[in-house]
Amino acid sequence: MLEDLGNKSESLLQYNPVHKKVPVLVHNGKPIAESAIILEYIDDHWNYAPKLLPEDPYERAMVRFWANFIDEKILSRPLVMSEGEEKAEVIKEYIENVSVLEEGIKRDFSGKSPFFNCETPGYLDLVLGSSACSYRAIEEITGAKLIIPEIHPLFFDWVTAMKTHPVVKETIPLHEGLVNRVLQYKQQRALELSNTKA
Ligand SMILES: N[C@@H](CCC(=O)N[C@@H](CS)C(=O)NCC(=O)O)C(=O)O
Repeated sequence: MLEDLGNKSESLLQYNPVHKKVPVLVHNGKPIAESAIILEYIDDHWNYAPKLLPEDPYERAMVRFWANFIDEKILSRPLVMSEGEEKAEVIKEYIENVSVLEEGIKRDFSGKSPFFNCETPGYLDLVLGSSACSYRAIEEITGAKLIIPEIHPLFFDWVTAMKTHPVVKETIPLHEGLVNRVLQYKQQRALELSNTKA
């Protein structure tokens, strides 16, 4: 079910009373919240190959380490919401974090391409894809170049492979729609913030 985040449904509040956020997976009437936990649940519950997480415990740990880094450091929201001097600082930090990730890909995932999982997208591809695939919309809104192919060639090749994957292509909104959606979100959040300050 598609959720209007400006006017949250009763079922969202009932299924995710703690964070009141999407996504929520409802399976056999029982809710599971938080994207990464949903992915692990899918991997644990359904029997398919290849799995989203690798079998090898060290490789699993590396995938989880970088997923955690992405969750904490590769965030679109501060880029969209900040202004002025703060915005310049946020953009600088974002680019530095993408550079750290670039080095991490080189060190921990060399030989794996086009995806972290090799041939098909896995856990880390989905975690990173959910924020990074919209990078061109964020570049347009901030007016900053965030992913620089000359500096981040591995990341750039990965994001290109992800964006052109048939399933991603089918589900990702078109560029203009994405820009409008993010701008709408920015306006709505700014209004909420000014209402709480008033
Ligand atoms: N850590 C959560 C974050 C989810 C999240 O931020 N969802 C946003 C939409 S992308 C949301 O529901 N926002 C509504 C709100 O903040 O009130 C996850 O990975 O599932």
